Amino acid sequence: MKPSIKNSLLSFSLPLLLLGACGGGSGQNASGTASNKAGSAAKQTAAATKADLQTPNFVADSAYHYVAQQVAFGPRVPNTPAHLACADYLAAKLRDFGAEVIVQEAEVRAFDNTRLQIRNIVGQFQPEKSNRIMLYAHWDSRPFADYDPDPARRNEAILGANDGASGVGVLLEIARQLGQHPTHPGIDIIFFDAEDYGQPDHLDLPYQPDTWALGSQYWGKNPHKRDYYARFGILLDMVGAPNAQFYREQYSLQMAPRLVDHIWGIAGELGYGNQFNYNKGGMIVDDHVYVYQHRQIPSVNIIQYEPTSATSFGHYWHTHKDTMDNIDKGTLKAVGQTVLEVIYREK
Ligand code: AHN
Ligand code: ZN
Repeated sequence: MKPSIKNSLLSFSLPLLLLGACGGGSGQNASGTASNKAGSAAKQTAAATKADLQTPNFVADSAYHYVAQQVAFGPRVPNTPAHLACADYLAAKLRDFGAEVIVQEAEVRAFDNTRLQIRNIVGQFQPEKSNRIMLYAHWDSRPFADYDPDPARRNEAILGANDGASGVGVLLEIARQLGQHPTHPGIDIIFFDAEDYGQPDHLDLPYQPDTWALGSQYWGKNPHKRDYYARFGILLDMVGAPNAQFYREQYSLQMAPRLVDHIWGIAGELGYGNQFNYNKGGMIVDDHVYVYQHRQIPSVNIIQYEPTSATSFGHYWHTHKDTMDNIDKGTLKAVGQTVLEVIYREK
């Protein structure tokens, strides 16, 4: 009935619940009251002298354009020319916006043993700073349409306007802002590859763990910089559909409960309480799980959840309906402005 959730529960066995008690370090603004009280007076003064920054305006038209540009390449499936062309486009955009870019190339094995040539694309803003936050999304699109109503088209790759391109489009607009208005922490924008090459649901294959999020699994074991660490991460996945709702995803609640509440609180303050639903969502195996598993970076997944739909995502999910018709500027704006507000408040 809800295959993705079922798979998630089966495929994840880390003792995240134990770590929930530690709270998972989130931002100072999100979690810093205790450490401020305990910290030295000098430290408090230093923190207090850091000026509040004005949060820039997230331009939804611009994000929408970046989504459309990705979709125009066609499906971005590893080992295809469109995939390579889109990788070059994304790296060039990040460089244009002033990031120092590292493109990580690797070969990984898919569920069916296909060798995939993948690229994780990292845009570093203020790379000299050790105080860092990472924002990430997957940039590949799914090679299958498991839930397409037409069985004959289920082995065709999807366009992934929402599932893939939307998160990247929002992050490109954030990158554009970061190039013009620096934040206090350094920011890394990471586009992970091969998130959506997981074992298909329409073929009755025996269960295998860890077939999703191949790019972030590789990066987690081989980060772009030795011993890379960020105080926290935010993952954007399917952040552009009309009327999308973002529930509090349960792995995020386990690894970074205060950060979840901080983000949902800011969304409410900004007037996006209708999109950021405070109810608990699914337990979704996605890039954030591996970022935490391998690098211990507590992360929050902002992901569309629709408990009444058959898959618990949207009706378009993993179908050929995931086109630009499935992208809404209001949804991009709600997510983009919320994430901007979070990072510009960080000290
Ligand atoms: C699973 O279906 C196991 N996870 C959902 C992650 C995903 C797929 N996000 C986008 N497409
Ligand atoms: Zn997907």
